Amino acid sequence: MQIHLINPNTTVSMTEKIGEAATRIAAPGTTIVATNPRSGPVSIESHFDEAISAVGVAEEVLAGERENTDAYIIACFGDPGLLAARELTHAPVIGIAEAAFHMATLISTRFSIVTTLGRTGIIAEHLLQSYGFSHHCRRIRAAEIPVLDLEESKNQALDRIIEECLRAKAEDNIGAIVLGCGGMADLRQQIQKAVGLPIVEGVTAAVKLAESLVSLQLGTSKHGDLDYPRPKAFTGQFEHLSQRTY
Ligand code: 2AL
Repeated sequence: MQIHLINPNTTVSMTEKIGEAATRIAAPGTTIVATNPRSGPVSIESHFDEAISAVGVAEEVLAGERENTDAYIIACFGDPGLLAARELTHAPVIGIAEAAFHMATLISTRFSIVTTLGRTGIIAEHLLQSYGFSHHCRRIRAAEIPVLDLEESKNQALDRIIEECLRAKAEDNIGAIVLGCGGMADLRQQIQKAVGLPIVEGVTAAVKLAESLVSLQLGTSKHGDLDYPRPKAFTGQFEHLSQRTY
């Protein structure tokens, strides 16, 4: 089974780290291919970053379709370009935020999210609403660390995340915590040990969900709105997508 893990930001060290965390949790026989777009933001911390990164995600899926890809994972907590990516393939495509929300509700009735910067909280809030998980989430918290601090000041970042998770445990009346950034993929076990609550992390959750869907031979439905896009003209820098049939 081949899972194409797309880190939507362009920081290669983060892609490698996420790929390693995914490989450690994957079943024997699962190959993780971790990539990131060639162009785009080095980290995704705003609606603008997210909009630009969604194009890169779509391009990575189109590249994956030329390989033997069985499933895709979008490894950014805003799930950028998720529905567009689903239109481009019959393989399952899983966003790490939706994977984490689903798993958290299987082990708890209420969870809080601990993300990076406070300003990205609204992105998680919109996803909770559109996926129908709002009433399961007590609070969206931020460790107030920029995404790239997870690469550059890892120990301080880990301390801040643990601090915020302990506050969530004490104040939020929750059963579990969802980590709100793909760059936290390697920290789950350490945080769970320090906090003493189930810690759900989206990259690892998505790997196990992707493996399940592939085993069950369930892929993205091509019946209705997730069918392949209609061929049409594209102009300018997207001209290469013109009249494309999938
Ligand atoms: C993210 C993420 O998961 N990767 C990234 O670059 N930005 N989102 C976040 N809330 O930190």
